[in-house]
Amino acid sequence: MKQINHFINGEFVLSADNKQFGKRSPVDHRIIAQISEAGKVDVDLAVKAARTALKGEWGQFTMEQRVDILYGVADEITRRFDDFVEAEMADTGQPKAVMTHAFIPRGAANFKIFADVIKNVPSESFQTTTPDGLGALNYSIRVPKGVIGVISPWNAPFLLMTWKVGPALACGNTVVVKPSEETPLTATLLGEVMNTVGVPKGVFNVVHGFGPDSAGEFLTHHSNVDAITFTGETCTGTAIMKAASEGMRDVSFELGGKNAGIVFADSDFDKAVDGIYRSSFLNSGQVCLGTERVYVERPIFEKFVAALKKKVEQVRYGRPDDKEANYGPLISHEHQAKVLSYYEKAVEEGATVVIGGGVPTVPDELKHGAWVEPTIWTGLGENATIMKEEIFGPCCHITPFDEEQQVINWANDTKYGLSTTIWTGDLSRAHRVAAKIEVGISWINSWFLRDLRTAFGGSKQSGIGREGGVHSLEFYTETRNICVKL
Ligand code: NAD
Ligand code: 6OD
Repeated sequence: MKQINHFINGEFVLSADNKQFGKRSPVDHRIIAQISEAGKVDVDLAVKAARTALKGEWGQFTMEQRVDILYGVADEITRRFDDFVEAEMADTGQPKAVMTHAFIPRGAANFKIFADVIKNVPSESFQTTTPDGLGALNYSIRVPKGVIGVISPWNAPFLLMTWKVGPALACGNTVVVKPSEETPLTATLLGEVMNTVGVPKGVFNVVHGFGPDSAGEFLTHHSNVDAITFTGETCTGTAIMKAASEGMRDVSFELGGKNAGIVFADSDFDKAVDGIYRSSFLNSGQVCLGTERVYVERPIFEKFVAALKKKVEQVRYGRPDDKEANYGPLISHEHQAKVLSYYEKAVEEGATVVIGGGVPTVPDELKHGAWVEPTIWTGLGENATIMKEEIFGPCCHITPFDEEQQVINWANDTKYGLSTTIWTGDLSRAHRVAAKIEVGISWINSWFLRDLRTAFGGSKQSGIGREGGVHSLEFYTETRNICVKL
C-alpha cells in the first residue's frame, strides 16, 4: 500500500502523532493509499519552514534565478508526465484523455507562464511637481506577500494547485499547500519535482488532511500565514474568510458556479451540441466552469434535446485507462449521495427526465465505485432547486427561450457568477449578450478555452479577486511606493 506523507522543509514526513486516513479509489472504492493527516504541530512545522525559507536563500534569489527554477519545474513535470497522469487518474478516476490533453499539461504550463509574466512585469512611475520646481519621482516596486496558504479542491487537483503555486513562487513567496483529502497524490509528486530541480528547502510544503478540525482549518487560522488562496465551495470560502479576518490576511477565492449555456437558433447546431455536451459532462460534470443550466432558443429546442440525449447515450463507463471507456465516476460516495439527492429533488419538483437520473449498471468489479448516470432534465421553472443550487455533477436542465433579454435575465438570476457559454452565428449578438452576463468569463462558440495570461475569477458569490497573468500579481505581491525628492 502506498504511503503518502507531508512534504515539509524538503522532506517527506509522517504526522507527529502518526495519524492517517485511507484514500479510496472513486472507481471501485478500494483503499489505494494511506495518507498522513496533519495536526496543528505538523502545520506549524510547515509554516515555520516556509517562513525560514523566505528569510533565507530563497529570499535572496534574483527574479532571473526564480524564473530558471520554475522553467526547471515545468520541464521536470513534463519529463515525469506519465507519473502525474497515473497519479491523477488514481485519485480522480477520470479518463486518461482528460489528464493527458488538459489537466497535466496545463499544470506544467502554470510554472512557465508565471515565470514569463514575472520577467515582463512593468513598474509604474510618476514625475511629481514640487513647489521648488525640482520635482520628485514616485515609483513602485513589488515585493512578495510572504507565506501563502494554498487550499485546493479535488476536481482538477494538479491544475488548480499549480495555478496557485506557480504565481506564488514566481513572485518570490513560499507556500504551504493543503490539497483536497480526496486527491493527495500529485501534490506529493510535485514535492519530488521541487527537490529534483533544487528548489530550496521550505519554499514548497504540503500538509495533508481534511478541512474542519484538520489541516485546512489549522493552516487558515495560522497567524504566520500571510495570505490564503482558496478554490472550492462557496460555503467553505465563508469559513476561510472568517479565519483570514484574524490578522487581516488577504484572500483570493475561486468558488462555486451555476453556469448558463445559451444556444441561439442561428448557431452551428452540431458544434453547439458538442460544446454543451463537453461543458455539462466533462470530468463527470465536476468542473466549476461546467454548464448546469442550458437555454435553447425555441425553434431548435426539441431537436437540441434529442441530439444531446443521443450523445449521452454514447457514454461508456470504465476505468481511466480502459480505451473503450469515456466516462468516469464521481470523486466519492459522499459526493455521489449529494448528486443523487438532487436527481431525486428534480423529479419531486416535476422535472421530465430525458435521460439518466440514477446509478448506472457497471461491471461487477466497478459496482462499489461512485457512479452516477449523466442526466438531462426539462420542464422545470427558474425557481426549482436544481436551477438554483450548484450540483457539481454530470447533469443539466434544458429550458426553451424566445427572447434575447429573457435569456439574459434568466442567466443572471443566480447568486453565482462564474462563467457562461454562448452559441450563435451572429457575432454582434454574441458580444452584446456576453457583455451583459454577470460572470467572470464568457465563452463565445467555445468552452474551457482560456489563455492562462487572462484574468480568471468569479463575480457575485463565485469568488473574490482575479488570478491569471499579471492579474495574479495583485494577490501574490504587495506594491511599495518609493518617493525620491529630486
Ligand atoms: P471544498 O470547499 O469542499 O474543499 C476545497 C478544499 O477546502 C479542500 O482541500 C478541503 O479539504 C478544504 N476545506 C474544507 N473545509 C475547510 C475549512 N473549514 N477550512 C479550511 N479548508 C477547508 O470544495 P471541493 O468539494 O473540494 O471542490 C468542489 C467545489 O469547488 C465546487 O463548489 C466547485 O465549483 C469549486 N471550484 C471552483 C473553481 C473556480 O475556479 N471557481 C474551480 C474548481 C472548483
Ligand atoms: O482556466 C483554468 O485553467 C482554470 N482555472 C480552470 C478551472 C477549472 C475548474 O474546475
